[in-house]
Amino acid sequence: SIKACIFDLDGVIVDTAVYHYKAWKRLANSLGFDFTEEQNEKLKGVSRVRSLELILQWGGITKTAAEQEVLATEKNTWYVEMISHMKPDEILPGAKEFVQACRDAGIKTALGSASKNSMMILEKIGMVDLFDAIIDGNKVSKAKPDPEVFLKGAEAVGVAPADCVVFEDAIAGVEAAIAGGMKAVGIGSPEVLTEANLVISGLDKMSIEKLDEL
Ligand code: B16
Ligand code: MG
Repeated sequence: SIKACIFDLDGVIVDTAVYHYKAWKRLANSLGFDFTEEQNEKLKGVSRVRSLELILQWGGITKTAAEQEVLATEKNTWYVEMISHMKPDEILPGAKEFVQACRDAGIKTALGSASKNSMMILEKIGMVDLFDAIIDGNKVSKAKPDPEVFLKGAEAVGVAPADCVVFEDAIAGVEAAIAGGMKAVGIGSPEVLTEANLVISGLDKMSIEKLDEL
């Protein structure tokens, strides 16, 4: 039976993709090209450095490693300014309730996010204390679909991977969960998240009972 639930942040607990989009678009425009919402979709769950590489590629621009670091920092400064205004009402429907329900049922909870800004977001929305472990972009060296972030989460709460379920909105995140020997619940559409054991539209559709059916 399931002993731990591991949650991705962006796309599962909150929708920070809109802020990432605005900041990346501003950066692309400053470099003289545009950045679309379709392109932004492809950056979900993708690390900051990799996202920049892809954006520069789409814009047909080459930058040195040092220049890329400056650009990534610039984007992050704009992004952090936006998320510094986040409020608890930006928590996605049912997310806080389901994480709390897990705790009430004696199931461990962990965060497994690529974002180096995870802690700030959790503080702004008032959910820091709902997680037994928080594994974010500062604690991992290998990006999803590598299972590192989720394996560290499982280890931190002392639960075997086979007894963990991961909640993810990105294809790479679902792949990471499966690669780590865990169950995966996709948040989004079944046509996209084909490898997930179950796909739901949001955590408002999840329940402790459904965990037993995975
Ligand atoms: P940061 P997740 C991911 O969060 C986002 O989906 C992705 O768009 C972002 O580039 C990445 O975090 C890194 O974020 O720049 O804040 O470190 O879905 O893994 O919670
Ligand atoms: Mg995500």
